[in-house]
Amino acid sequence: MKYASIIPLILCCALQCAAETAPHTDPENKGAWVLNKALSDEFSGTKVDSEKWHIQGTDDHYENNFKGRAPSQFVPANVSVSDGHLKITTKWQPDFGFLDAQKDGHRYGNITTGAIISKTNFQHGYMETRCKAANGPVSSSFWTTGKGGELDVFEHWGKDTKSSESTHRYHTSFHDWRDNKSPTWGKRIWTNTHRLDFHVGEAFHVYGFEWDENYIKIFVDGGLVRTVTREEVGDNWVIDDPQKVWLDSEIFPWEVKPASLTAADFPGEGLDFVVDYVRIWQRKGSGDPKEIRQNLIKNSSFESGLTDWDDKSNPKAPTKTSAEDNAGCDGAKAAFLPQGGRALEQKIDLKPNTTYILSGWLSLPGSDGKGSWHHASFGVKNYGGEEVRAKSTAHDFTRYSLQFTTGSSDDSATVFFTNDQKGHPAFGDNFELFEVGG
Ligand SMILES: [Ca+2]
Ligand SMILES: [Ca+2]
Repeated sequence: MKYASIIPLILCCALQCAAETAPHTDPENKGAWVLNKALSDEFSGTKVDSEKWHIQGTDDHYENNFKGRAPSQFVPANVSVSDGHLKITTKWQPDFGFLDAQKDGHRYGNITTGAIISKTNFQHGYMETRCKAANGPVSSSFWTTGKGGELDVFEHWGKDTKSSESTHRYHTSFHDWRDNKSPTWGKRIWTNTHRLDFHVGEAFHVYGFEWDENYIKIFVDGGLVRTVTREEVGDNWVIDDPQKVWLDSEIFPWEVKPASLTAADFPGEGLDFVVDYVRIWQRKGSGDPKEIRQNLIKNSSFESGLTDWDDKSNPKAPTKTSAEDNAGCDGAKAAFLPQGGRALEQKIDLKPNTTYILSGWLSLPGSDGKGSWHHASFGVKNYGGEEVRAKSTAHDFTRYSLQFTTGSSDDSATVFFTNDQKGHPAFGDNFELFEVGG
């Protein structure tokens, strides 16, 4: 072999090794992270590493007795490694010999998919994957399970069905598996909902999750989406025990009616959830949840009344938009929009061609917390892209966030909070706008 052909190989290895020595969110490795090699995988071979992963259904063994979310069934042949990627393929295969069984009221049939679960577990650390969700009506998920609790880092959904927001949602949650007599057994008991400014099935992105004993941090493409302390989560904090790592695809009946699916939804050789790598890092001791970032919104918690906000309400309306005492989830005051058609706005100076995350807390005291019949939203417009919103139907104060990228010649944006329903009040509090990586 000539030197000329060796040099690119060495360079390639050096770049690859550098990428593996530090998390995407901490390129200088200030956190003194150490890669857990037993749980990390670049998927660079020609098959799934059976030392690291169990493929669900291998030798008829299903970890946690989970055979797939019916109608889709986990099948080992649907999991492969090639071109440096793990592929979990969901196929329309009506002739497959499905299990003669039901799950949650649906029979297995027509759709095969796959799952892998790590053979070892870990306790506390930083998890990262670079991946592209399956671009169709199926989930692409990165999650963990351990004694008492489940963490869903994300459950991406690759096709708009009931909600046009589904393909842009970065949904992180805890499920309670502590006590099978508890009313919250198996249910989501803590959730973070973030709206991405891209379709999860169209390109690769890097998703990160830091699991500290005292806090969690959620990341996308190196940017911090949210830090949440154990204290804030309270009794709903369920991830204390060692966790195993899962990657899988499922049919979510709350996103799509299983009976409505046809061969046309799974064209060609099927839909691939493509994973470039999974890396798990650990370190000694606990980290610091503190953030030193500047919130770009003025009077963001309404403790100075409506100062710095433009009231867009009809001046002749009998009830007034206000900052109410003893109403806030952060400090004493919250913005109060007594009925639909009211809005507050703030114009903010920003940098062009830069990504920002906007978050806020909304409460709709007239809502049952379930229906969509009463909603309020906050969002951003006039930044060089389409107006985007985070919409809430939550009774109690609930946090939402969204991200957006300013246009190449746009140096400001308008943040708004609006009540979209006649006759019902809405509260908003603690709006924050951060530059990603700033
Ligand atoms: Ca790879
Ligand atoms: Ca407040």
